[in-house]
Amino acid sequence: RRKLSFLDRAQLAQNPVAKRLFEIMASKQTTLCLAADLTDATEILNLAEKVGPYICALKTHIDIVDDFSINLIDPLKEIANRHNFILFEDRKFADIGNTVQLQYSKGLYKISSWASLVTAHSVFGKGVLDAIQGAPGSEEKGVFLLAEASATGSLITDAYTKSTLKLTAEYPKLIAGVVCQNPLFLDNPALIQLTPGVKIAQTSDHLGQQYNSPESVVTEKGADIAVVGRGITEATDPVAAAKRYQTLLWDAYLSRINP
Ligand code: UP6
Repeated sequence: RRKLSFLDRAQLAQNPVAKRLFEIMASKQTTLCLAADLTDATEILNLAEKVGPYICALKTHIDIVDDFSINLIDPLKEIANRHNFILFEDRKFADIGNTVQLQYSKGLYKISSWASLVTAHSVFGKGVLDAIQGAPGSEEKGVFLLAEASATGSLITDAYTKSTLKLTAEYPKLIAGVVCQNPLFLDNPALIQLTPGVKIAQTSDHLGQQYNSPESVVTEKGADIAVVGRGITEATDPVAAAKRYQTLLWDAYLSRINP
């Protein structure tokens, strides 16, 4: 996985969204996923419009939006289509399958109707993945399973991480990749490693988040896609910051595949 180009890996991907993501990454030359953790709907749209050219995916926590209404979704989809990036809801599903299926497709957010990608915990086992797979709605969907966390004192053990990777292997068509902090599956180029906790010149926040630099997550930690939130949203110039992360990450990817 370390040495193969994203275009080569697009041919190997078994999940359709992972394939599309690899193609977007290659054509836009970006491995940056923006964590648009803003609580105002208009601010999310404005940010998506401005940084759209520099990202491959926009990750939301849709339940933090104070003024959420389903009317946010169409403009967000339109921006995503126009700038060619993927909508990704970081719901971190963790419950029995029936509940997950309802959370995925019903309620205020109707996640399955707009998010091509979602995250899930593996702690409840297969039911979560069966539920997402079996839910009506979007034809193209992909799941990122959480195998490690960026938080200090996370209770995830090595055994849990290993079992999560095993579960991944049982759903090759559904799983787009894995959320983790280390190069856990270098033997599987079909899957995408998504790594959050990325920031230039800061190593933590005051609530347990741990950061690595864009260069080190790609060259040392094995990240394919890096998730950046406050490094962009709290920058004085978010567009300049997004461009900077895009360049640093892309250069690190190039030096990884072609040292
Ligand atoms: N995230 C992590 N760590 C994980 C999994 N997910 O930080 O292990 C998510 C957070 C947030 C984003 O929920 O949306 O990635 C990181 O934001 P930040 O760059 O502002 O810290």
